[in-house]
Amino acid sequence: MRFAHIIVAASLFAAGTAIAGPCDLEIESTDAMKFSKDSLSVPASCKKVTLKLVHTGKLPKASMGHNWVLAKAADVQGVANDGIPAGADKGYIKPGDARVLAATKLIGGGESDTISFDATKLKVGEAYNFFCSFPGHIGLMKGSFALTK
Ligand SMILES: [Cu+2]
Repeated sequence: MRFAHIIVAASLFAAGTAIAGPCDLEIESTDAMKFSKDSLSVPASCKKVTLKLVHTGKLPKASMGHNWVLAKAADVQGVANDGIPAGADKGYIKPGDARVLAATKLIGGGESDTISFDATKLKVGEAYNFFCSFPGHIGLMKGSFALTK
């Protein structure tokens, strides 16, 4: 299992993905409502994780906005449901939602956002998901996130 993770990481790197270090992540999102990766992981030794979300499309935030939201897999649907009534101004995240472990702002085509978050509260073996909380996007824009030993 651990070996498989290493192979995945190595192949992503070989594909030219801009990974500055093991605790620095980058993921793209598109006008086709897709993330460029289905899974992300960082070593458990990371105290702080930096994530850059890039929107490589051209469509505006109002029609094809994307964000990157991290939560426990079990919490994701609830976070998504509660985010919709929060509206675009709040980035489709309920203010103060403690289930949200990290989130970028909502961005449109040509934009990017980089966040850093505390990884010391994340646990090895816990199933996390990242997703886009723009209404209707979670179906296509969701992936797994894990801490690896
Ligand atoms: Cu989206």
